[in-house]
Amino acid sequence: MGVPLCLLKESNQPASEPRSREERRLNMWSFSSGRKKSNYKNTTCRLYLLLLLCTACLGKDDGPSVCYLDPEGHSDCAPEKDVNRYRGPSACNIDPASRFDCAPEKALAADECEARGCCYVQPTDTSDPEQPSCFFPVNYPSYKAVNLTRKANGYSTNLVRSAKTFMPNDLMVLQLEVMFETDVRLRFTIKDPSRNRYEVPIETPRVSTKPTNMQYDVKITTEPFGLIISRKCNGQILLNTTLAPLLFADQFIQMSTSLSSNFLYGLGEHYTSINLDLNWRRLTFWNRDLIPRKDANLYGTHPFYVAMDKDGLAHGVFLLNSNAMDIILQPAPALTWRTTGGILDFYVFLGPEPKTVVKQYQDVVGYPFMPPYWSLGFHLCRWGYTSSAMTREAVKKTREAQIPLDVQWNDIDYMDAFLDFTYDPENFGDMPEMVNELHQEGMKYVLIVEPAIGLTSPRGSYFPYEDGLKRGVYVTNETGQPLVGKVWPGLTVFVDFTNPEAHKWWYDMLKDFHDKVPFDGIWIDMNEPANTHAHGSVDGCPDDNLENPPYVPRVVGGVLRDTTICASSHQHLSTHYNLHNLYGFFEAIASHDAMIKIRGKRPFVISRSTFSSHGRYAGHWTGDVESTWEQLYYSIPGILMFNMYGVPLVGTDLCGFVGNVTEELCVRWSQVGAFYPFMRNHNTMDATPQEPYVFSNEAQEAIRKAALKRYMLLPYLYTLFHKAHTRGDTVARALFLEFPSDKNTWTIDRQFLWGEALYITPVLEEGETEVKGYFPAGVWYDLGSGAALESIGEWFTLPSPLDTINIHIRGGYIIPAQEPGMTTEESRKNSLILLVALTACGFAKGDLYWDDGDSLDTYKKGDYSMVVFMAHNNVLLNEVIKINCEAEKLKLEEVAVFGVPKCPSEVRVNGADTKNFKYFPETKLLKIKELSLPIGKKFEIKWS
Ligand code: MIG
Repeated sequence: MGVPLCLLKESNQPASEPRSREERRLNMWSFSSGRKKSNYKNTTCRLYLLLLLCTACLGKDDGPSVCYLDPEGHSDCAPEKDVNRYRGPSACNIDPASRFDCAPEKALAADECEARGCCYVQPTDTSDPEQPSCFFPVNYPSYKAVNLTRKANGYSTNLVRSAKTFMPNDLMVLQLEVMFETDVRLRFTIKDPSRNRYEVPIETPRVSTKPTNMQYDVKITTEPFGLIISRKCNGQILLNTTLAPLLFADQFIQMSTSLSSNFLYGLGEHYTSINLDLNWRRLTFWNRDLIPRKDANLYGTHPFYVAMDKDGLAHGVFLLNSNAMDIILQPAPALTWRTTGGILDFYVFLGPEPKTVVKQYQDVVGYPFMPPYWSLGFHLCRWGYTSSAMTREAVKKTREAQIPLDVQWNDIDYMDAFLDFTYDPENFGDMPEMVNELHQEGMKYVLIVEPAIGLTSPRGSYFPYEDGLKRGVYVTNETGQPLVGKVWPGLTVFVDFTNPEAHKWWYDMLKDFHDKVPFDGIWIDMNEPANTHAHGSVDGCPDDNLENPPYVPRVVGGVLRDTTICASSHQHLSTHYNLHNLYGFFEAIASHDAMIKIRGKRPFVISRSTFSSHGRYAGHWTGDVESTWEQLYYSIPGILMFNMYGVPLVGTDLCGFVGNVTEELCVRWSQVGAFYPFMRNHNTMDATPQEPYVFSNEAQEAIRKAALKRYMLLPYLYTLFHKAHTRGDTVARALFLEFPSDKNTWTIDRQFLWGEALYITPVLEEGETEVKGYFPAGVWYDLGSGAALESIGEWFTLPSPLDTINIHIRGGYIIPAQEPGMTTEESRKNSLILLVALTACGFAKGDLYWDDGDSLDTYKKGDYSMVVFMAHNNVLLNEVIKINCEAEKLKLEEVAVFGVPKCPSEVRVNGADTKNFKYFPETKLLKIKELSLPIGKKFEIKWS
């Protein structure tokens, strides 16, 4: 299983049955775009494979078509080996790692298992409950592919099953559609040809052009049906569904594939290291309000993975399906998708670099929105600022402590009786004045809103509820009445954001409230949606097949309605059963659109619940994390993976939410948090205060230092967000995305990058004043001292006292920075600094994207500046790609060149000699000051 098909002849496997070409045609169809028909012998294949790995797959040469089959079925490939195993005498003789569970919905005894046509063998290692004792035999009946039809950009075929499975309501006839969307993206769907089933209502690209140089080959095995997708340039199999039968019943759809290596990333939202554990793990997708923990379904759903191939290339797979789902990972290595509705709608991304895969995914789900500049500053929040006086106090003390602060928040405390669009007249009576004052100080204000609307106010006293009722904007139950649950205000109804009228209503309510309290952004919480009523609604839930499907994914609580609303409830677009995982996503869209309309500026929306494509509209925080060292570590893979999902504006509550934080942990967390793309300190109701100013002077100094470092680096961070917005780059970046050919990086998730150039090595353990970090080959400069660290790809131990987080600049890059201010409004007026980190041969490059930081569509409208910087042969110069008036205010004052081998005898700026430079021989750092160079005019700085 999983042996590259075209290499079979020379593999050590027993020779396959000789077959005629006709026979092969019956059993397998293969498609290839191969412009060159290849007669390479298989040995040659393998040699070529090795030679071409670094060139062909990276697009420098499209390489030979290793195994060419034309659509008519003529082939030079070895026959499909996997077909043989269906004929074998011992259908149950399967390696334990490659057994696929035949009792997904409940445990079966041996006789029950055999009664459904499956094999029963007790695993020898019983320590892992995911290891199946009842598994599919190789000849378990599956679908057969019939009636292949060629289409302009792909193929379609029917899949028919003659024997029913153990799941109710099998679909006996299906339609497979294979679509060659681009050279590097293949899509295939499996649906019911006779009846429309639910499909995820997100916008995906409509493709009409024909790809010309497809990087993939597709094979279809006909009986049993299977799909094999391989990388054309090296034959590497990326997806192979022939390992286990396809099951497709009304509420149970299952497909399995082999994996190209043990290195798999994504499939959030879960509490996990960055590379997923393939040792019999189950990942559940059913959005839920829960303190993050292992093996639990959490707030969001992103059924997309990136997989490293064995040779350091990467591919990705996205299953666009929003139903309650389990994904099972097993050590074969293999993966099984098991979903409870909808259709199979798969995208396969060919990379070949992992960061290209991430971009290709975002080509489908959309690039992230461009956040306002101010939102990249420090945010302060807590549950328990129970009055405007307390809120003002927090701002005042933070400012007095000289900690930069851009955005003050309020939690549900501000509300009157916990009702949306109200404020407590007593404790927050001067809320509008408070917000106006923040604005005068150059700050912004964000407040929480809930998707659950209180209904118990006396008639005529709470307009939002009554207006929503009139306009029919709530989720309804089986009787057609608004479903009633319980959240903060007591009994509530739930807004159905899939209803266009609710979209309008949401805007109207926010607009009315904004007329009173001019908030700048909104925080959307509890939108899984969370419901504290124990039974899905005050009336319980009906006893039907949506509430009790034949297969329930391993959701916390055991039933779908646990801590949420009834799966059977009705929404405008479909049942909640289908739409549950999209609840927060649709709220994010409505909130995004409302904020644009209300403020006419860039929207700022942070949501707890998310779904694929969320990043187009909003950011995310990772929920109710505990104030523990373990949670601090897991925040890093969490944030890196959200960046891979196209949600770069993401952060974890600094210092943790649940529980009391210690001073040391809060310092370390603030240091890491200064490098979350979204930086907010937030605390729960009953925990001891954790604002920076409550700690000792030493701790405050350490937090201040980290925060100022962030503010200094904001021009770089902002440029990264621009690149995320315009081309699907990640902002906080996992090391393996940048160094895929260095296998050591494939598991690094205690260190991370900002873009390509900045490397963060935090302390994540209590009592440590040193930190071990891995540095890929190259030169890295300590941002603090300027000292060079030359690595051949190795681990270093770095000093890291409490006031220090290690930050390195990667040799070869130029980072735009700025003198930090106490708000972004202030720092944006300060002079620019360039951090120039030379490679061993004296080269570096970088760029700056700059605009007014808050207007809509500046890039689209061309109202921005783009300046590129280059250093080579002792010269630093800029190239102005585009300039607008915003950048005219910006002057370059200082340059720090890291890695200058010896003290220059002269420095010239635009030809004129300057004495304003200093050389530090111990670190080989050259600082040039008082430059006063407008960033939009060409300059040249030369040292010799
Ligand atoms: O049931 O609004 O995750 O950040 O402080 C708790 C109160 C509701 C959960 C959020 C948290 C917020 C809290 N909310």
